[in-house]
Amino acid sequence: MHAIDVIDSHTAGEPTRVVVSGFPDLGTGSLAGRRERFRRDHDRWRSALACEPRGSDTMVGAVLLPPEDPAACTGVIFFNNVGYLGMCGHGTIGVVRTLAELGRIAPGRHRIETPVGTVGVELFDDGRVAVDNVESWRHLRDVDVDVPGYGRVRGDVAWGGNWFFITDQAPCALTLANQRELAAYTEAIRLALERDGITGADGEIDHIEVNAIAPDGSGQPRNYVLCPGLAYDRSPCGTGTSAKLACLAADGELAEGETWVQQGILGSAFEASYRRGERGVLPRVSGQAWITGRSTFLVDPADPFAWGITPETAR
Ligand code: PYC
Repeated sequence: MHAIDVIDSHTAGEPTRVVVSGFPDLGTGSLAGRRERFRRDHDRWRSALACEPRGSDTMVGAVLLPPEDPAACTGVIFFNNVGYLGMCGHGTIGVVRTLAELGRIAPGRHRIETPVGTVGVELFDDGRVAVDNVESWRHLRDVDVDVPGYGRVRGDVAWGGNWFFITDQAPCALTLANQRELAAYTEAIRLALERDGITGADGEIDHIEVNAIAPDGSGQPRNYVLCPGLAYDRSPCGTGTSAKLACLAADGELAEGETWVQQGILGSAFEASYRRGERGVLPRVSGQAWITGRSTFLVDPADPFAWGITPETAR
């Protein structure tokens, strides 16, 4: 039996599972290199933690690793039920909250290494966390894609630590009750982008973000974000909010330092702002995470689904 200790939290509704112990040694080197080693040699640990029966399509896992830069408080690799993420905004907020729970950090500023760069974080006394995300920028503006069943959809392609297609064309109100319709729409967009070979600068667009004004009378912007593996982000998506800031800045619709309150599909919100970067913007995204549990998972080699339910383990 393998035993894996984790701490679960949610950030604005989106879960993060931080692995505390019981994980294989991923060696040394860059976080990007260690993520490749994780993918190549230890992928079943990802499915054991993020897939059913222990996880779900919305679970984001986070493995804490020694950083290369001693000034960083930790390194982290994020993963989900289908693969690996570059950065994860809600997940970083969950990691910071978890490190505080473990007594490994105190309120103040810290640095965290990820496979796509080092991010700054600030833990406040009231438990709120700000993430100074990697530089975010718009790659393509006003891309038209013909989406079967929906017609022409126009959007921007932007980087916020993951690749996003961002559109203001919503097929219905952005409410949880319309989740299935929004999932079908965003998945149809993703497939159409794939069909047409439209990608980010260095990788596939695996997040689709629909924006509209929240139907709750607040006048705030709300998004629906489709993540890899067909899950939707319960939070406003930290990397998606960063990509959106990059587009707003490029269009001159949000000034440097101005606050942008971004709701997600549950109506929970992140606050965001940016400073100008060399290529795009340096986003700061703030939110709060809540600890939901501490668990020891057991992996019994005799269990046919010990390493998670996946196309490989199902008959
Ligand atoms: O908050 O960046 C984010 C995120 C990415 C996927 C799920 N959440």
